[in-house]
Amino acid sequence: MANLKITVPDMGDFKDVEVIEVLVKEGQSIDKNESIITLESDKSSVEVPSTHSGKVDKISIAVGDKINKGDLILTLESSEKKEEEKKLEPKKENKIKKIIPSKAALSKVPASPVAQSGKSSASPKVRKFARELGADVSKIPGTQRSGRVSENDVKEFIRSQVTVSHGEIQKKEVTKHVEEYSHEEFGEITVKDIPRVKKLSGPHLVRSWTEIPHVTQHEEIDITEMEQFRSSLYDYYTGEKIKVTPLAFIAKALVSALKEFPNFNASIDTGSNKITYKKYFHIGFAVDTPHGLMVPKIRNVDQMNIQKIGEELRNTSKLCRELKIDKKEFFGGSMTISSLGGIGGTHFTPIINPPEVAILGVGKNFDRLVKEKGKIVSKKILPISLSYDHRIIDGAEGARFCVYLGKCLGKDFAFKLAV
Ligand code: CAO
Repeated sequence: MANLKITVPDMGDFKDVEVIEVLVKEGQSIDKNESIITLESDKSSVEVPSTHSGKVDKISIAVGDKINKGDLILTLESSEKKEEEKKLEPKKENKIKKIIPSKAALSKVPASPVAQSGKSSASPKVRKFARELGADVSKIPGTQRSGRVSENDVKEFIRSQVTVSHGEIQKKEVTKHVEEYSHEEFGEITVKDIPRVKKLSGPHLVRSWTEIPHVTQHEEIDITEMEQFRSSLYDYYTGEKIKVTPLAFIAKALVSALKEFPNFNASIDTGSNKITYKKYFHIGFAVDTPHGLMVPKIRNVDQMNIQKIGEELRNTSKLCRELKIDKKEFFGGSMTISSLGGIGGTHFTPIINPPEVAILGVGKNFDRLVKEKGKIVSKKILPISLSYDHRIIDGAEGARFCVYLGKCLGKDFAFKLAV
């Protein structure tokens, strides 16, 4: 038996990476390639595997430590050393590199809070819990930071697989659509891989659509005065026109509505039957990128004026399109806006982005002739579609929310929102 030192492998340029989890205990027997710690940089989290099998003798690091290449993680009582020394030592670096994602892989951006690789990350406690219930943790979409799987995710996953009726457990039927004829029998086709961002966001969308009872309320808002005001904005000092889209006004109005209706700025935990009310106003917005849909947040929108929100919208969507956005910006939102106003269309059914409980869909505004004080006048109408989680928000509250938003974007309020 020899005492082997297991150290932090080469992780490219990454320095002072934080240990967020120690996955093994002293005295525990581990296999080669078994994960021993989880590290988290500002871009991603990654599990570090053991390069040898053996019994953990002494752990030299703790959660919260900032570590670098070569730092000692633990010592291992192992019988492998001699063999390693003889045959494998010169190739050791390569072996480690193979199992640690490259810097490029670490900095890739997920579309939504789902696991970044096939292998979900979860604490040993959660892994054990999943094992006891017969669930494979790598198949469970995680809702925590970096796609980590929580105990509640395991419960939700089990619920999505089985139904309990009169005390009897039944597996839920998942009907896989199998084509009777293959596509190429009807003409020329091309087959491509589903893009990475779509692969990541897909399970998250399915889960939201199948597990959250969505109700979508449609409304038409008269934004005539708001639009006149928006097009008249100019910089006081330079005299230049300020370019800001309706979305900045809508974000500001949404914050006002969230203050009035705190149920919309909340998250529910069905496991513990608790509701979390958020006191911050971080608005998510859907960004259409060549890589797929991304939903970053703009933080503290309540503390910004219209011009600043406009700037943030431009900068953040540029970062998304260039894949330079920090992964953290996809988490911790109050509510999301999905605006298709720059493209076209009226009402649609936006899908809630959990753990949020509501999402506001925005269509393209259009002109409508209406009779006002006996005269026919033209009005600018904005179509909106509000989807909300019916478990926490009642229909009446949904309707009131839309009416309130209408007032916020109406003639008496647009100016107040701008400052
Ligand atoms: N009605 C009419 N015109 C609108 C409008 C509306 N509701 N919203 C925006 N416009 C106008 C803007 O004023 C701008 O006009 P100009 O070119 O004359 O200035 C033009 O449409 C383009 O706006 P934009 O889309 O570039 O900017 P935005 O602030 O409205 O939106 C962003 C930014 C990032 C949300 C948008 O670019 C985007 O990606 N939208 C798609 C979101 C999406 O995919 N949603 C679906 C999610 S579910 O799959």
